[in-house]
Amino acid sequence: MTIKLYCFGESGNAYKAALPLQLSGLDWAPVKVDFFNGATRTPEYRAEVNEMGEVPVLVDGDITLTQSGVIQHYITEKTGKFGGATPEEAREVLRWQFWDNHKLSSQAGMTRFLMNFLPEEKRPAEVIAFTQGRLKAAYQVLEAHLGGA
Ligand SMILES: N[C@@H](CCC(=O)N[C@@H](CS)C(=O)NCC(=O)O)C(=O)O
Repeated sequence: MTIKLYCFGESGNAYKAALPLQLSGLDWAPVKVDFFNGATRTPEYRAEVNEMGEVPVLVDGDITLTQSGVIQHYITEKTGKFGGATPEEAREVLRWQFWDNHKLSSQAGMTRFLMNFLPEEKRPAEVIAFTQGRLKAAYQVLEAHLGGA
């Protein structure tokens, strides 16, 4: 049965689910969510798709999962891919997934939204400068870890 992924093209969090789905070779198809017209904020979406009012949402038969990290974990469970070869490696993957959710993707999503998707006259310069600073600090941590700093 084809796995469904509720998503939209601009969503970095949905991309984090779509990429491993695609790379793993699983049979999946996107279900486009009209985020910019408020679809995730409707009572129907919250009742029927995701109480958290977010994408991505993965539906695999009877299983519905939200949170990109949980979806990534599920793809690993299902395919044996991307999760590390040993318990130590698996913990290291998990450690960086937690970090990403808290420090990188959350800041990146917020900053992109404020800078690009809000109408120009509503973009709060001071808030953008603050979130850019947080994002830059997160990228520095990642860069150092990857050996580039
Ligand atoms: N921690 C969540 C974040 C999901 C998230 O924030 N998704 C955004 C799109 S990139 C969203 O649907 N936001 C709706 C909202 O905040 O109203 C994950 O990793 O899946």
